[in-house]
Amino acid sequence: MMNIIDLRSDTVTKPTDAMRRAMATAEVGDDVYGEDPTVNRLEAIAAEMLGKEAAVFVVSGTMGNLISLLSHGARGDEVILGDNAHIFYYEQGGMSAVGGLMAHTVPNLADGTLALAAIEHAIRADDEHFARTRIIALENTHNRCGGRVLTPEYTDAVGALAHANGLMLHIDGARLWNAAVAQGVSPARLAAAADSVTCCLSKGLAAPVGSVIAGSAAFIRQARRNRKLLGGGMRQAGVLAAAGIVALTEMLDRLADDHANARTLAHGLARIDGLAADPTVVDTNIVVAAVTRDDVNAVQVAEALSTRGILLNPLDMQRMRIVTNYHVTPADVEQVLDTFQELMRGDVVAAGGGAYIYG
Ligand code: TLP
Repeated sequence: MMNIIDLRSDTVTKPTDAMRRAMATAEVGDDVYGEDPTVNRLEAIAAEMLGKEAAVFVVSGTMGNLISLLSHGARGDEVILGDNAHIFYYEQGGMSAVGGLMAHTVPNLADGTLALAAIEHAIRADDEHFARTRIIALENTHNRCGGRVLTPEYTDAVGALAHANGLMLHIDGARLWNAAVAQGVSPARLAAAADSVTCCLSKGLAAPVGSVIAGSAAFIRQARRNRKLLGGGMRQAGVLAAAGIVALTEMLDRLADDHANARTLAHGLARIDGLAADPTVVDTNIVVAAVTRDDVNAVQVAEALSTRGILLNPLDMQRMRIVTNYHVTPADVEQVLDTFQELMRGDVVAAGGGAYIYG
């Protein structure tokens, strides 16, 4: 059987043996009553790691972001966020559809930041014509910007701007763990300026399900209400939280391996004729590579690779997103580079399988 190397995302990671053992033996209770000891432990660990008073376990990153925004803002309020933010791009406009919140986008710079002046400019004056600005949302690491990290200093500056204007700062920290490991700083430091942060357990950390939201005790009480509103109140969720505890306590440091593999990939891809990649912008586990040949596009390359057992997502007709993860070894990286090399040397015959365009 062909060895499949799945670089579509880090969401494809499967639980480790330690997770499965922890899940099988987890003590559980009814978490809507606050009686699941394993969920309570996961939430305490997450709150501590993120330097916040409290945390709540939710089904997904999407739900964590939605609950956070609903908990900070009211219908008609505005959220300032990047035009490439996951919340804006990939969450079905949930904050508007469900919460009546309005997106006020400002351009994401290539490094995932928003210019402070652009944020400041987007903050509405107190005038009856305008919606009320209520929230600023950042993303760390930044998915569509290629896994770039936001520094603690930048995040602090945005937090200061938010708070000086009476606004809340939310961080979509789906991959905050990667940002912390890459910069050698604690997740708490990266979240210090935030009023809320959502972090995923089921991406690089390989838990099967779940994310956590962290913030003040009062905020998390409101978040728990909104989780229930959205149907996300789980009962004996300790079986899932058990895997999350393993994720947080055993799986963080190894993210450095994913980052090293991503850098090796980027260096190798940069050397292949017909491809462009910039290793200097690979901060974490995401590589964006472009097809530079005129006779073939990224979708065709992705399709041709899939018939050779390599899966990745085109971002558009030129660019591909390549995500290293727990199951991708250094040997796989070599195999991916060899396969790319061989493919780009000749005619690329696409399988016609209709690769999914992710962007
Ligand atoms: N990102 C996914 C999806 O877009 C499919 C991926 O493969 O990268 N914030 C960020 C920055 C994310 O990258 C994601 C997922 C989410 C939030 C949402 O998390 P989930 O998938 O748990 O709802």
